[in-house]
Amino acid sequence: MALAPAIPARMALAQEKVERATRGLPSPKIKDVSVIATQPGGSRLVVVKITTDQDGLVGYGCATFTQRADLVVPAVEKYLKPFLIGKPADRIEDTWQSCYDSSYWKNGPVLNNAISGVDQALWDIKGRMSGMPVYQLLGGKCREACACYTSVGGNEIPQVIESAKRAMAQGFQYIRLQIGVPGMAAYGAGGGSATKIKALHERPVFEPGPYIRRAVKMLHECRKALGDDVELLHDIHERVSPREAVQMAKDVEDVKLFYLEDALSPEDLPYFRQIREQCTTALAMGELFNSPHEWVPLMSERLIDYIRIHISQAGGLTPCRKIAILGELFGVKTAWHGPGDVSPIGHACNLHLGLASYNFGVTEGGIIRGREAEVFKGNATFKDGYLWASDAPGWGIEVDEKLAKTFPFRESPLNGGWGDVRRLDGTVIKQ
Ligand code: GCO
Ligand code: MG
Repeated sequence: MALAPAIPARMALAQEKVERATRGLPSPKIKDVSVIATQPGGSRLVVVKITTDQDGLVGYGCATFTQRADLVVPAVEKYLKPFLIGKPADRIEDTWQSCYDSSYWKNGPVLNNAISGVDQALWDIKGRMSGMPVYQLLGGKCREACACYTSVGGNEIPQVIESAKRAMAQGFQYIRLQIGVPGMAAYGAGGGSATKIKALHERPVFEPGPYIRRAVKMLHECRKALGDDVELLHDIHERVSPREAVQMAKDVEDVKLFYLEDALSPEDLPYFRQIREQCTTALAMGELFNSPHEWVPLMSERLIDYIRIHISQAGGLTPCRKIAILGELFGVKTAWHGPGDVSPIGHACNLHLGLASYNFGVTEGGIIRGREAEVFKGNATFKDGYLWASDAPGWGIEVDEKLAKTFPFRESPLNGGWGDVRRLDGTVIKQ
């Protein structure tokens, strides 16, 4: 039975206003394009707001590129805003194509995020104009709700097993398992440890060998301890060499992972063929993708099982709904990237597209809590391992802009950018 969350009173009122305004009137025009840059929780979030010339008709879109958040703001305000003012707010495809082409050079993360903010805001507006949630505009639900995974990690295997058991008790049927090596920097394994590793430098250390051996052991032990009824995932985060990735995918074949993520970096895509030829481990890839040159060959040659694009990095819902359909035709399922550095609007976009795509695989995160949930109201609800979308029009989310302003980006030495991680001898690695 579908849960049908009631449309909140404030949204019903807004909807009535919009309906009155749009009845019999010509297409709404874009009156203003502004940016909400806020950090109510852990991550710097960038959200674009489009205001139309029709009373109360506005929309929001995710433009979050957290490591370079300050650069997305002028990309929207200085370039897209003057390009868009006065244009119709109801021509999403046309607007996307013209924004995409307006910089001549394209397919980079800053410009794609800026376009995504505009694109998702226009989908929100279209939903609000029609009184429908976005998943309805995409054809309607293929499923009642979307299963989501949670990530657990630690430096020791028993710790990972215990955290996974706790997540299972909360209803998660999909769990990503991460492990670190004491004294080394790890992806997704939580805080460091007191162990000090001797290296030829003072930066965080990562060595692929110890990580790989520990991760392979951890995944086998977790499968044994957690049983066969739970789906297990792991993210290599492109930290090992192509040959090591091929080996690791083979070594975990027996664990029957739901998928192994980012075994390779985008620079090493041709090695996916070698992994495919040597084992059946399911492969997920794509959170770093920005360009069709990356996803089209990989998907059409059936070299991966799950496409994991960060929707705003690819330019928004408009390109990603096409990517979802491309995947359906080539047997690739969706697992849109949904970490903490996707705004609640972006998470709503992941969910609505997941609901309406036949080839949905799994969704990441999307449970909005704490101060983020105070700023962004109307988020999905989590129950028994599933995310249930709000049925309110558009994304179903209202932004408390006044409150958002009280959470400006917090000072940090690199402005939200990442530092470097190095091997024992000082060689920098991809992280
Ligand atoms: C994931 C990702 C993220 C990224 C993060 C970078 O699979 O969830 O790898 O956690 O590291 O989004 O900012
Ligand atoms: Mg990842």
